[in-house]
Amino acid sequence: MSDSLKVSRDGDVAIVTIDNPPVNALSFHVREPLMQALVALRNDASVAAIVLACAGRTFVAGADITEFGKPVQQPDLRAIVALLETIAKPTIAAIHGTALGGGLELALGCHFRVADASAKLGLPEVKLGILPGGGGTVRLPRLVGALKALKMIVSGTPIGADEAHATGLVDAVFEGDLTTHAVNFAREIARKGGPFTPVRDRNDLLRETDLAAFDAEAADLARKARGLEAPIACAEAVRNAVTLPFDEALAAERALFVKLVASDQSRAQRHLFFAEREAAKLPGKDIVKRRIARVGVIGAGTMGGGIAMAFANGGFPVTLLEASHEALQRGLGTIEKNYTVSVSRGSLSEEAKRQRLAQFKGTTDYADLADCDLIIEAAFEDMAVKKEIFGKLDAVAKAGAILATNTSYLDINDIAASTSRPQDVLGLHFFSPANVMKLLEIVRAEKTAPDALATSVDLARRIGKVAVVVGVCHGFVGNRMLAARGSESEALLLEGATPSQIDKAFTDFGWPMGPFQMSDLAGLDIGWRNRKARGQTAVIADTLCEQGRFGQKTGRGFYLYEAGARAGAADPEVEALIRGKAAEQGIAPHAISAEEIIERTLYPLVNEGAKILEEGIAARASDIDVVWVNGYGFPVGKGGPMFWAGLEGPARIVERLEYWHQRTGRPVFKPAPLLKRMAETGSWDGGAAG
Ligand code: T1G
Repeated sequence: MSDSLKVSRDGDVAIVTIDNPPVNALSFHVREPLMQALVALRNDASVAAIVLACAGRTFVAGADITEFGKPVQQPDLRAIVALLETIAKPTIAAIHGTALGGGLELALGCHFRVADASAKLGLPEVKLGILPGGGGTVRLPRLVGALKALKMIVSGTPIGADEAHATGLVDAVFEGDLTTHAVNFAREIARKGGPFTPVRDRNDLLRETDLAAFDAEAADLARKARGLEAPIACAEAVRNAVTLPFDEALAAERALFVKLVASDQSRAQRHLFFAEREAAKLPGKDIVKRRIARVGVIGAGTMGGGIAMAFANGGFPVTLLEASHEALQRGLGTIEKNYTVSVSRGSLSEEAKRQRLAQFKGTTDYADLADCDLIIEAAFEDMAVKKEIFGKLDAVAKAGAILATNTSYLDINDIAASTSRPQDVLGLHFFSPANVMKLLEIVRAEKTAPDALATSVDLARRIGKVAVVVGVCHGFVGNRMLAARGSESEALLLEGATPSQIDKAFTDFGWPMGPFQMSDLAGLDIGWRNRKARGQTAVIADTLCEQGRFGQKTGRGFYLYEAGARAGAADPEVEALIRGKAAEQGIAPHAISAEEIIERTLYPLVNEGAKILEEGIAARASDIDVVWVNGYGFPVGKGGPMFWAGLEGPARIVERLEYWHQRTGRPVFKPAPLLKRMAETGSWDGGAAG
């Protein structure tokens, strides 16, 4: 047939095998021969059944995302699915690896679906700012019910083969040689004879839909959309499947798809899809990675415990070291408690908890780290403490072991220089809670060896983290830009804005929470300690801390918290404190708009990103976007600060920064040369942006 598709026979069963590495995306050069093959097999009387399978590691993982935004070449996926539904002989999709998006929609065009026991099936289009555009919103509800389809499509989270079987999405689950099982299944079905009902004609389940329950669930999901259009459109499309005739619902799906695929939000989310994959690419070819079998973690506090859990969850045995037996037991106790909470929430089985806890070995003796291939230090943020630890590690760690520090701002070149093996030293900067947050800033020190770096990037993927390699500077990429964004927050308060007003500007922008809510959650004392260590001040935050107001953990910070409450209430005492400090500094309050708040916080954020690119601390603007979306909650619908700058208008950003620089004289507003160039060229690297 073609390089990306072949047809073979097993007696009277035809097997159509798609072969388009790496993930069998439904590119045009797959669709065209697939259409031709299906027409030929439909009309071939010697063929009793057709099996649709894929070569390589996965079934079709979707439409080819790289074709989006370009004119659609026919046949498109809908035409192929429509053709499949005209075939009278049984068609069977044999699913291994993942059947995602257009891949699952293709399978929904078949009469039957069989899956390998480890297969995953889903419609993740919402994560690309779109909705299924190949009939998934209309056919999936017919197999699994409207409510289940709603949850699958609005979350975009795939389900496993067993759940797919239990919900009627697949007809059989097999272990072993899937194609052989599928051929036998097909032959048996053909022997039993039809008629074989296309999914489009299976309406029984839809008729049982409790529309009130459906609408309640859809409303609840809509509340969590935080300004993203795709989740809302997904719910609307699935509801259409229940209330409209098939073809009308299909047409409505198409109209929503065409609108969303052209939206800035979808462009932003597609940018992030590829940006995350680009971030994991290091210069240099085929670097041999070091073997990592056992991991050591020094420090069983909040960060150390979370890091240890991240590796245990990834299947690694972990040696956890603490300075004292009490501290060790406390740390191990917290880890066990965290797993117990996951079991009680149903996100972990009792057996999995037992297996993960069995991965831990606690110690207070550095010698027990001698068999570790990677050792991560997560101790107190003090250079002398770090150097003492790395000195000890240098003595006990085996040759070739990677020695990593979890510091969030200290100079890693300095730490590396305190060992005889700086080539093995780098930063692994996790974000709290480390067993949950996806981002991992991998900090390349001056002497870090390429294989240590490549090994760490690969390791990040194995523990489910999104890795970004950054250079050494104060605060690396994330925290350095956070400082720039935060530098104006206090000024805005002194000039008349309130914490809730500023936080509302951020949540309206799409953030999960604003800077003051975030500080109260993380604990004001952490920033206070860092500022004191660096001889810096923040008049309002420092004063709150001197009053013991550390945020949620003390029941009061920038906000007041009822016992156990996560949402804080505005506190007149804090607003009076702010007005008092402003008066002391002779600052008269003025009305501050949400627009001014965004300008004075996010424009400096972008500007600092530009400086970071100029200095080569980040390799790509898209790396900065990956850091901010995965580590700091930057709204995915805006693609990250550097992508957003393209949407916001770099010329406007430069003009407004110059305005504020003029008015305040503050260096955070002085436009970086690269940002000015971006305003001229429209791109961070001289090429097309966004
Ligand atoms: N189109 C084009 N390229 C794709 C692709 C796709 N759908 N999926 C992956 N790639 C590339 C990816 O960029 C990378 O390239 C390489 O394949 C390996 O991917 C009509 C409209 C399947 C779970 O959203 O979730 O169907 O960096 O590193 O970790 O309704 O890829 O090597 O050059 O991610 O093993 C819906 C997207 C599309 C699934 C495998 N489908 N893919 O993960 O490998 S929209 C999706 C994934 C759609 C229809 C609509 C993952 C994976 P490079 P990888 P992985």
